[in-house]
Formats: sequence, structure tokens, C-alpha cells
Amino acid sequence: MNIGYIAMSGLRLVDAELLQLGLSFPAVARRAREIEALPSLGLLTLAAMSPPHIGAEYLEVRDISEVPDRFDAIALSTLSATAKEAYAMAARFREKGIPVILGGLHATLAPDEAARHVDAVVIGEGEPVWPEVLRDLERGDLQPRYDARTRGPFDLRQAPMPRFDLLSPDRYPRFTVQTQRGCPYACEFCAASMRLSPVFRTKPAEKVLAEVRRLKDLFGRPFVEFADDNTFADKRHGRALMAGLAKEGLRWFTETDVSVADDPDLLKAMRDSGCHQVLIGFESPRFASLDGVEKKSNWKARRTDRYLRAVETIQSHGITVNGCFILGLDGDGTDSFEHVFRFVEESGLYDVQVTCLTPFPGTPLWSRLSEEGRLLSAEATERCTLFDINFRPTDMSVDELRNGFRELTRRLYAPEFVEQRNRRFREHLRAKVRSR
Ligand code: B12
Repeated sequence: MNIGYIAMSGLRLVDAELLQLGLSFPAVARRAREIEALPSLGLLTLAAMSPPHIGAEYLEVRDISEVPDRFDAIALSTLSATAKEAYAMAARFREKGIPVILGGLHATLAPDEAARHVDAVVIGEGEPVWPEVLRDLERGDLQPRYDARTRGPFDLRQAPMPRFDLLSPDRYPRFTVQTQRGCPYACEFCAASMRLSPVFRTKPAEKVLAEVRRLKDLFGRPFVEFADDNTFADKRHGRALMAGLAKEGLRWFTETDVSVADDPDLLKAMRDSGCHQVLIGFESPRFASLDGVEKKSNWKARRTDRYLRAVETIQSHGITVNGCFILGLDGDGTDSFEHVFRFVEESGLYDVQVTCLTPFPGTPLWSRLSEEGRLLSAEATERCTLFDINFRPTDMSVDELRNGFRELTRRLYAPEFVEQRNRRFREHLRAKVRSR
């Protein structure tokens, strides 16, 4: 038996004008190329659980016609933005009598929809059920649904070594490694790993380091993007990881929250272990826009007054910050674009990423906007790109959000403004070194 593990690669954006505008800026075009070059860690992880007598092949597919039909079954992974493409691809395989098993965030968030298009849907994390799926497949007894959430959160101490060896050696300059799952916070809009299983867990540092070493063995000097929601949510785990990573000579990037700025020792350890950049979801520079967004303790809103200081502290340790902002939050009017621009200017953020509020199906935000009659289309999953708009904002029109977003993109990524921020970062560091 031979299984094809299929990922749909490439950036997605429905708004063609915005795509063209974005790609015209060197900083955005560079990031888009990096995105094209990240493999699906989920599929490589599942392939690692397959017994040796079952063949495993990993494919990145953009165009359905590229897919060979030499497989006995297909394991397909999809996000909301690519769900319709995944269904179209599944239909092609099923026409040829090849069963399709679909998993991933969208299959988890919208399992009834997914079930209409494939032979089996896997809900939640793949690891707890994948061996069973393969067994049923071999017996010719594939079930329509496997719900990993009924088995509790997967214990990351048992995490298999992803099959990085399935990747072609020249295609990938960057790789992902996961150090934790879930998140201690509960943001209304979040459509990341906490939707697979909400319990926050860390992967033992030794296991993470083993994955890093495996990548080094296979690919020489890899650049690693940790595929985490919040790498330093557990500071003790973060410190243990940094101590180990310091010996690996790696360059890496991750996503975390502003609280790393409260811990100068951790920042120093991060820099010494090769941290190149941290991506932080500030979401908005204003308390009013964030008030109530995080449902457990209003954590995000309570931190807004420390944002400027946090950027300064982190960047002064030689780690660049990529600040993320969401436009279109409830209560945000047309002045919100200027608020974000001014924050970026004042803080000197090295990199910035702006996105539009996105109701991903199956999230609390989606349910609320649906109840309030504010979704533009309940079917337009292809608009779940973080840049296309699929809802009515409270304090501006859809067109005002679209146009304001474009104009803000133009201002933030203007090469002179990017260079000004990057120069400020370098000069600041030089001055710090001189003053020592
Ligand atoms: C790395 C990453 C990428 C990489 C790699 C994506 C990939 N193919 O895996 C790149 C840069 C390519 C990427 C691109 C995009 N991304 Co992205 N990405 C991430 C990130 C940071 C980590 C994802 C990850 O690797 N998780 C770890 C792995 C192990 O988990 P996993 O893939 O979910 O797999 C597990 C289960 O889902 C399940 N599973 C998955 N697939 C399958 C298949 C089968 C058969 C089975 C049984 C199980 C199964 O088992 C796995 C193990 O438990 C997350 C944010 C985050 N912090 O989580 C965003 C995230 C997943 N991305 C997101 C988005 C929107 C995008 C883009 C649409 C952006 C754009 N406009 O282009 C594109 C889409 C690209 C594409 N063509 O599919 C959203 C998706 C939300 C959603 N519900 O749809 C997230 C959550 C970020 C966010 N801010 O909301 N992304």
C-alpha cells in the first residue's frame, strides 16, 4: 500500500489588486517567497506514524492535474482558504477509486461540510487516530469520521520524529518544528492549534532539539520557523529550550507574546541561541479595540499600555520584532489605520504585518458575526486568507476597510519607511554596543 500525503502550497489571496500591490513591495515579495517554501509539518508528522510496510510520499501541489494517481489512498490537509481546492482535488481521486482522508484545521472546524467531499474526515489532532485510520484502510473498513478530540489531547512526549527525509533536498530553505500546542489564552478570532485541542502543552526540549539535529543532518544549515502559537507562553520550558538550542548554531524565528519583554535573561538566551525575529500579535495599539477580544482574562487589552516599551526592550536585545495588527476589530473606525501607522513609526518595529479581521468557520468570532448578520458570505471559505474581507465592520463600511487597508499597506511597506525602521534598529544596536 502506498499513501500520498498531499499539501496545497502557496500563498492565497482572492483580491487580485491587493496581491499585486503587496508583491510590488520587496519586503512582502520576500515573505511570500518564504511562505511558498514551507512544507506541511502536519503531514510529515502523520507519515512518521505509518508502519514501514506502508509506502509514504509527500507532495506539494498547486495544480490538481500535477497529482499522479499511483496511490492507494490520499491523506490531504487543508486550511479554510484552500478547502474548496481540497474538495475539487478529492473529487478527482475519488473518480479514480482512490479513497481520500481529509484532516487539518478546516476539517476540524467544519467537519460536516468536509464529510460531504471525502471518504474519511479526521477531526482534531492527527496522531491519536492515524494508526487506526491506516489499519482500517488496510482492512478495507475506512470509517467516515475519526474524532481525535474524544481521546483527549495528544501527549507531546510521544511525538514522532517528522519524516523530514521525505522532502526533496533542494526545494526547502526553511522548515517548521513545533515546540508546543494550544494556548493559555482564548482569543475570539483564533483559528490556530487551540481549535484542534484547547489544552496548552509543551514538547520536551530534548525532542525539539532532536528534530533540529535531524534537520541539520539532512539539510546542512536550515532556517527554522517554530510552528507554534506562542513559544514562550511557558517560560520555564522556553528557557530549557534556549539552553539546548544555544549549542546548535541555528537561526530561527517564532511567534510569541509581549511577555518575553518582561524577562531580559530570556531575551538574552533567545538571542544567543540564534533568534532572528519574534512575531507578536499586538492586534491593535488601542485598549478599546482589544477590550474583550481575549475571553479568559482580557489579557491582550490589559497589556496595550506596555506595547511600546516591549518593542524597545526586545529590539534592544538584537532580536527584531514583527508586529501584527488586525484591522476591522469591533469599534475600529477609519482612524484606526492612522493609529497603527503611528504606532509602527513610534515603536520603530523592524517588520510589520497587517491583516483584516477574519471570521474562520467554526470559531467563536464566526458564530457571533453570523448571529449578528454581519458575515458577507457564509460559503466564501476561499476568503479566509487574513487579507480578504468577509464581514461588515461596526464603525466603517466594507469599502472603507478595504481602501484603508490598501492605503495602510502602501504606507507601511514603502521601501523608504522599511529602510528607515531597519536603519533605526541597526543604529540603536551599534550605539548599545559602543556604550558597553
Ligand atoms: C506554518 C504555517 C504555515 C506554513 C505551512 C502551512 C502548512 N501547509 O502546514 C505556510 C507559510 C505555507 C502557511 C501558509 C498559509 N497559512 Co499558515 N500557518 C502556519 C502556522 C504558523 C503553523 C501551522 C503548523 O505547522 N502547525 C503544526 C502542525 C503539526 O499542525 P497541523 O498542520 O494543524 O496538523 C495537525 C492537525 O491539523 C492534523 N492534520 C493536518 N492535516 C491533516 C491531514 C490528515 C489526513 C489528517 C488525518 C490529520 C491532519 O494532524 C496534525 C498533527 O496533529 C499556523 C499558525 C499557528 N500558530 O498554528 C498558520 C495558520 C495555519 N495559517 C493560516 C493561514 C490563513 C494561511 C494562509 C491561507 C495564508 C495566505 N493568505 O496565504 C496560507 C495557506 C497556504 C496553503 N496553500 O495552504 C491560518 C489558518 C486558519 C484556518 N483555520 O484556516 C493559521 C492558523 C494562522 C492564523 N493566523 O490564523 N502557513
